[in-house]
Amino acid sequence: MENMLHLAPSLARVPDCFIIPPDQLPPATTGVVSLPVIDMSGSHDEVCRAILDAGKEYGFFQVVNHGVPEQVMQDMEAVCAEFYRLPAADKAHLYSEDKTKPNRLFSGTTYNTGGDKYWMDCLRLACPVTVGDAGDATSDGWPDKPRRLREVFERFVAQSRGVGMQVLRLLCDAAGLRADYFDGELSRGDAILGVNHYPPCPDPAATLGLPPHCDRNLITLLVTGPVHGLEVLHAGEWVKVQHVPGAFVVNFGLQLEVVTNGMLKSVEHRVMTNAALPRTAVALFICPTEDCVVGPAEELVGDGGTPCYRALRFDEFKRIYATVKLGSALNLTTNLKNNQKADNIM
Ligand SMILES: O=C(O)CCC(=O)C(=O)O
Repeated sequence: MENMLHLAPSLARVPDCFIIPPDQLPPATTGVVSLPVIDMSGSHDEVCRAILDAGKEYGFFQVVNHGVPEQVMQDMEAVCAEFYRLPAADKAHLYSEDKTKPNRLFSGTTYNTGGDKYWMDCLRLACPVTVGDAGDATSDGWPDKPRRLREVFERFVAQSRGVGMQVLRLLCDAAGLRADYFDGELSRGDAILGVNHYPPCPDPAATLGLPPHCDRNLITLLVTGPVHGLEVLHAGEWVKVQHVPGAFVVNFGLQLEVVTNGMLKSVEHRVMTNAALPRTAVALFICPTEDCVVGPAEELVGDGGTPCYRALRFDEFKRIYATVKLGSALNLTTNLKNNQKADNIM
């Protein structure tokens, strides 16, 4: 628990274990590149086209008018802030370094980083797809404080998952897959809720909140808050994601890249820290079931076409791609297609 950054006294300098060599920390572009902002209340055809275009071009986009009430977003923001303000004694039982635990509080990332440290604390909770049902046992192990956390989190998860599923159905229409292609085991694993907290950092140019990584799940919805941090790799440059009030940032996970046989890419992103302000971001990772075998959709490989990716069980995929280390193959030069060639599978 003593390594939780948000509970430690503020530091005058960044400890050596957090320092990243400058060549691994290129600054974001100063050019103005904005992620597409898609108005979900537009016509079906317009929204389908916009999602497919944004997905192909950036792998990241923002959605507004998505139907999740402002109150649900505001309650989520407030409860996350309340959680991180709780005294250490109220959170100590949640702290764990055990990456196999579905519900836990920890510092750093869930990836294996070979000992590199990152400037982030995280509350990570497994959310069964039936979350919100009375008597649901799987959300045992969630924090019991603040008192309204469970109710607020469950409502947020159910509603944002709905937005993610809607985006997937629109993508299906746009890409020529049957509309319910993702409705079954491809999206029915426990969703993962990550409440990431990045305390102010004495030297944001020396470290990162999260290293460059691609999400390993199907699709992710993010609420990033007003403090800058998230950057996305586009055309070889790091692009700052502008805050759009009330929006979800949507990005494709590696499973979506596999299913679409590479038509859509899972794109690297990283999180910068901030000297003056703490930053909290909420991520909802929609996931396949652990035993779901994910491979390219036949419809997208086409008659006589070549599948560019092997089919793998989701748990096996996560085991193989558990490491995110600066300078390693799966980040900085993401090329899942090549990594997935039979010879490269360990
Ligand atoms: O904090 C953010 O804005 C992004 C979080 C993220 O990329 C992650 O949790 O994987």
